[in-house]
Amino acid sequence: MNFKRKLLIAALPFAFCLSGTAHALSIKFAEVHPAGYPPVVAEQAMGKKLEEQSKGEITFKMFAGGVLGSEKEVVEQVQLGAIQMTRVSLGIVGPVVPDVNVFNMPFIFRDQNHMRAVIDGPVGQEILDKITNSDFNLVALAWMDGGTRNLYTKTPVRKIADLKGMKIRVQGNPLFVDMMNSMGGNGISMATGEIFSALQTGVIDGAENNPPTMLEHNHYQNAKFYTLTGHLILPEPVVMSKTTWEKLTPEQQALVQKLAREAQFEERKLWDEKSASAEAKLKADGVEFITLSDAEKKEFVDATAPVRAQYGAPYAELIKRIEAVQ
Ligand code: BDP
Repeated sequence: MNFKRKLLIAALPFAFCLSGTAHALSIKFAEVHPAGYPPVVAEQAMGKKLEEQSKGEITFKMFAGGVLGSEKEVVEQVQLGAIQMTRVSLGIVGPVVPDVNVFNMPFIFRDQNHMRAVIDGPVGQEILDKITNSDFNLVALAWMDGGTRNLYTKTPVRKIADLKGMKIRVQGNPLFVDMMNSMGGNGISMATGEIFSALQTGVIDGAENNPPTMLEHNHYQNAKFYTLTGHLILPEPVVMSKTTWEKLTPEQQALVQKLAREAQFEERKLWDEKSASAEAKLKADGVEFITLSDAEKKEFVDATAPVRAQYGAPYAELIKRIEAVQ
């Protein structure tokens, strides 16, 4: 065999492989929640459909349980294109894309159904577009439901005065620190993964979240009182790195967009089931659910009015449109 021919044969498998993978793309999806958690399940189903419907051009791998870092770290990695996709609480996006903070304001939504009606409609799309059109190299595709956030503490909060001076963990967004301080607590921001030990060692007196997170991240083990303030109802965008998005063909982009939107509605069903079962489990494990009267709840709403006034000032029109959604 002459030298040229040898070379050709050696190069063949490589050339073959190259043409076969011309549009191939692997997606690493980062999740702070553990396997089995509603968005994780919906995102995995999305990934499976993506692999099938892209005929293997796109591969998908879920990294659940925070193994790729905290949400803030992951967002940075997605901005760089080192991680291709994630779902992140809107709370974490606020400091990066301030326009989204309208949804992060306490008591902006009347209840979870109101939030769902808003995210399913034009305002929801506008907020996704704000993320996409910002300079932060992200494409926002769909919303996951993150339920309603309430307070959980080591000693009971039966009325707003009980919260006075308590150190309460909030997500890393100044809006939430201001919110907690306006309620009389002492807002301390830290990553999700640090909450468990901070509660255990007494670095904090409590935190605030929905029942599935309180259960699945084991926070209930060191905080047995759950006060139904309903102060935040945060939807959670699914985002892709713009660097990755731009590598996709228009057909692949349309497919990713369509499947992400499907996941939005699939997750919602899983969310409702999980919320109900988490509540039951928390109660069975000795967590006391504290219901507030309308007057007691109004105290939380009134206390946080300055936060809405401050952060909502540039968005008066948008807030009116949110309020008008039935
Ligand atoms: C959960 C969100 C998750 C946040 C977490 C938190 O689903 O994305 O990381 O709250 O407060 O409800 O850190």
